[in-house]
Amino acid sequence: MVESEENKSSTSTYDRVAEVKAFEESKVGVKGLLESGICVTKIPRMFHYPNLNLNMNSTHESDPSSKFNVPIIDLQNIHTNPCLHAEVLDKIRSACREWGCFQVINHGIPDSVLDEMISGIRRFHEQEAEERKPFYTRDTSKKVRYFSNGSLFKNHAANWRDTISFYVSPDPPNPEEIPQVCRDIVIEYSKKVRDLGFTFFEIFSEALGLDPSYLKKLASPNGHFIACHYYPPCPEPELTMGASNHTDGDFMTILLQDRIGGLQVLHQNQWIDVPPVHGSLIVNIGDLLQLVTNDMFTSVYHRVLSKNIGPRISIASFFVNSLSKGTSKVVGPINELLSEENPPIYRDTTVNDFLAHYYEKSLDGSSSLQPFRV
Ligand SMILES: O=C(O)CCC(=O)C(=O)O
Repeated sequence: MVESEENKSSTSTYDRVAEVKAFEESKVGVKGLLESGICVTKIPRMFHYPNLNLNMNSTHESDPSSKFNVPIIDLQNIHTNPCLHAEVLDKIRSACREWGCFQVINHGIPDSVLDEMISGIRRFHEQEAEERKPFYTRDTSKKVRYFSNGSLFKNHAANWRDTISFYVSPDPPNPEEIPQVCRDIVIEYSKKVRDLGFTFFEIFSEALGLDPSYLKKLASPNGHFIACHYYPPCPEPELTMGASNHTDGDFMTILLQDRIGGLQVLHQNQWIDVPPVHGSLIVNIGDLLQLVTNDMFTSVYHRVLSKNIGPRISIASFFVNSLSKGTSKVVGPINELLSEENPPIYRDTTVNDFLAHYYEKSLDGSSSLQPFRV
């Protein structure tokens, strides 16, 4: 296609590096852009995804006529009713293999805790800019970090979202390091979601025919990290994304989303909406679980569309903490799952090396597991 003269001149004068630098130096993220009043109707160029419009039908929208629904798993009574237990294991096994994700209800974390976690994170992002700024950093040795776009300097287009994250295990921050507006609920939620994560590691182990403690022992020394996202309403949602297409690099992610929607997962080459269900959580299989299960469970590609309504708030609890000392642990396909018919697809690596590759590659939609295939 021949580029118009107007486009050519705006391309040649556009200084992306300067725009990104000024954005970063503001230390108040996307929310700060809206507060400053400079993007009431238009978003800055650094957020523009090239070709997003061109592929609107095939990659941006979910197909409303799709016959697929993300599986919903109900954990009610599974510990007291053996038939139900076996039935739920079957459902989880097939969801983890065919979808790489499911929604879970009756998981034991009260709605009041989920709702207050969302409110607490909203309070953090909606307090005065001067209150947020001291937390803004890219120093990954900090256990509490406020930032916008983890790969801001690498990605070609920035996502329309801000994040505050907490390294909560194995070595949590001192309570005073957590912003006061969300301190109590972050501490409470992180304990509850960690316990739920351990329950899932037990259920997954059983579903794979392993000793129930197997995956917990493998994964839990690697810690737990929580990223709390704030997706402000976007004046030009058709030009950008809330989160670009990616898989998670951890063993498992437990995700809490509010009622706005926008999360999609890739299933059989179609983008499927993950509809908000109050009180539910979403469980995503991460790349490391795909690797150790030798593809018996598969990680799921997912993304978040930006919207002109909001804000949308989500809380992603990652079962791996890239700061943890435990990450020098060697991982590879679990011996008990291998056989002559099912030889190892991946080579052994350390969690550290895998994560180094994952973060180096950034969220570009390509497979993080490819270089680890034998
Ligand atoms: O906000 C969401 O729903 C998804 C977040 C996510 O994909 C992530 O943190 O990796």
